[in-house]
Amino acid sequence: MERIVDLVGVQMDFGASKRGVSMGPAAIRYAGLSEGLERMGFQVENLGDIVPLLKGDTKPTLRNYEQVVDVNRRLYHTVYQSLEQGHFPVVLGGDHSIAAGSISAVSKFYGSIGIIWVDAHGDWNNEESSQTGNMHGMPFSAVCGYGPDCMVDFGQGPVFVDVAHCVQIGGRDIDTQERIRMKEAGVTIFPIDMIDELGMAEVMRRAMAVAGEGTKGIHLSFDVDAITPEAAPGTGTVVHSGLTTREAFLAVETIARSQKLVSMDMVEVNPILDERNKTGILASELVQSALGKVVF
Ligand code: 5AB
Ligand code: MN
Ligand code: MN
Ligand code: MN
Repeated sequence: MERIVDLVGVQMDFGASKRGVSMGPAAIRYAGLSEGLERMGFQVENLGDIVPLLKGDTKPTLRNYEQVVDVNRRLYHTVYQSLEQGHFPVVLGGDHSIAAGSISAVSKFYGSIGIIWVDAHGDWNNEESSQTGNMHGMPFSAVCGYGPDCMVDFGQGPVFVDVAHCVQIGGRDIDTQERIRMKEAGVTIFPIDMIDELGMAEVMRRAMAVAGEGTKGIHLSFDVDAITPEAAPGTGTVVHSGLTTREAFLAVETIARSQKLVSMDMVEVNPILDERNKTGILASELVQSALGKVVF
C-alpha cells in the first residue's frame, strides 16, 4: 500500500521578531519536496498553507498571541484529521510557534509520544520566563504542559507530552531561566558540546531510546537554526558553530531507520535571509531523509 504524506504549510511569522519566515513553506516546496517524496514512492497530498489573521491582540509577554493561537488551533485540526486518515503529516514553517498546534494533535491522537527537538534553542520559555515575548521560543514547554497553555488548549482537552520521552539536540543558545526550567522538568538534552564529545551516532542511539521506548511514536520538530549558519544562513535566529549538514542528516536518517516517526515539523526557513534557497533545499532534503530517503 502506498503511504500518503500530507504537506501542510504554515505562513506564520508572528511568533518571531523578524519577518519573512512566513515564506518558508514556499521555499521548501520550490526546492522540490513533493517531487522528491513522489520519487520515493509516496503519494503526496498538498493541503496548501494556513494563513494567519492580519490583525490580532498582543501583549508584551506573549507577542501577537491572538494570531499565534488562532493558527495553532487550525493547524491542530488539520494535523489531527491527517492522522485520522492514516496519513503522515509534514508541517512546513513558518516560525517554530506552530509546533504547539502540530504536536498537540499528534499527542492527542496517539496518547503517548516521544519528541525529538533539533534546535540551537530550547524553546522552553513561557510567559514568565521569556525575555522577548516571542512565542517561537515557547512551544516545547507548552506541549509538555509547562505553559503557555493558550498555545495548546483549544478546548480539546490537551494531552501533554511526558517530558521523560523528550529530547533536545543541538542546543547552544539557551536563556538562563530557560535552562533552569528545562533541567527541573527533566528534558534529556544533548547540547552541541556533547555531540562533539560523543558523536552524533551515539547521541542518536541514546535519543531514540528516550523518545522511542515506551511510546507509540516519535514526532520530530526540526528547526533549521540547529545547523551551522554557513550551511543554513536562511533563518532568523542564527547561532554560530552548529551542526554540520552531515550530522543533521545522520540524525534524521537514524530516526527514519527506527520506523517510529509518525509526524514532523520543518521550521524557521526564512527565504529573505537565505542565499539562493540554500536553506530551503536543505530543509526539503532533510524531510525526505527523515521519511527514509536512502543515500545508496
Ligand atoms: B526558535 C529566545 N530564547 O525566547 C527567546 O528559533 C530565542 O524557534 C528563541 O528556536 C528562538 O526569544 C526560538 C531568545
Ligand atoms: Mn525553535
Ligand atoms: Mn531555534
Ligand atoms: Mn529561529
